[in-house]
Formats: sequence, C-alpha cells, structure tokens
Amino acid sequence: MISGKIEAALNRQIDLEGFSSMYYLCMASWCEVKGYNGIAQFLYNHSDEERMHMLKLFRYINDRGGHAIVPGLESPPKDFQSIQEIFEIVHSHEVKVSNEINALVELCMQEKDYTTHNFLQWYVTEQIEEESLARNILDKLKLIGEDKGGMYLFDRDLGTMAAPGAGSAHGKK
Ligand code: OFO
Repeated sequence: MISGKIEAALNRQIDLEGFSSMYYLCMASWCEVKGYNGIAQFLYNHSDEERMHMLKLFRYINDRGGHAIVPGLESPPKDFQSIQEIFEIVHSHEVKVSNEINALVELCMQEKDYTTHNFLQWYVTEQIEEESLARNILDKLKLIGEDKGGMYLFDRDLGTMAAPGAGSAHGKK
C-alpha cells in the first residue's frame, strides 16, 4: 500500500508525463505541417512513449492500493521558431522530468517506501537515455546550422530512426 503522500507525488508525475506526451504531439504536428515528415514521425513516437510512461504510473498506483487520476489537459504551445528550438525545448523538458524523478526517488527514501523506490529505477534509467538522445540531436543540429541540405538529411535520418522495427529509442513502439 502506498501512502497518500507518495500517491499524490506519483499522480503529479502522471500529470507531467501526460503533458510531455501532449507537448511532443504539438511539436510533431508543427513539423509535419512544415514538411519535416521524418522529424514529425520521431516526435509522434516520442509522444507515444510519454503516454506509455504515464500509463505505467497508472498501473503502479492502482496496483498498490492508490487511485491514479487522469490529468486535466493543459494545451502546450503550438508554434515554434525552428527545429533547433524544438530540440532545445525537448532537452530542457527532459532535464526537468529527470529532476522530478530524482525528487520522487528522494521522497521515497524519506518515506521509506522501498517498493516505489524500486519501481522508479526504470524511470531513472529511461531519463539517462532521453537526455542523452536529446543532447546528441542538439549536437547534430549545431553542426548542420543553416545548411538546408544537412537539414534534409537530418529529417530523413530521424524518419529512419523512427521507422517501425528500427530499434532505436524512438523507433520502438
Ligand atoms: Fe517520460 O520521459 Fe520524457 O518526459
């Protein structure tokens, strides 16, 4: 059984993962409208993954005698300046998510809830992957700069990475 404090904290995390899913969906839509179909697919997959992160929390809270709550929908920004801006936002958003996960882990230690602490290790590992993926993409975008040909290839590469069965972070479904 989880405590009310842990249940509330996990429900806040549900909210954040749900928001992440919507945020990446907004980015995917913007990219698709601008003709970046590969990047859009990558972000659609990323959005699906965030929903999966949210659902994992639902199951856990309910299995442990709590009540997982569907978050209210806060509409994320729908307009972006550039692909660079999008991935800067992705990176800083993932850093924020990592900080929240770390705070949750810390709370579990304080509350001596070792079961939830154990459950959260999956998220700790996932955040390492998510942050490093966003950082790698940002590095590539820095190299590309204003080069249109480079951006064309980048879009194609992310599309390949996101293709079903590609096995990469956001290719997996
Ligand atoms: Fe759920 O990992 Fe990104 O936000």
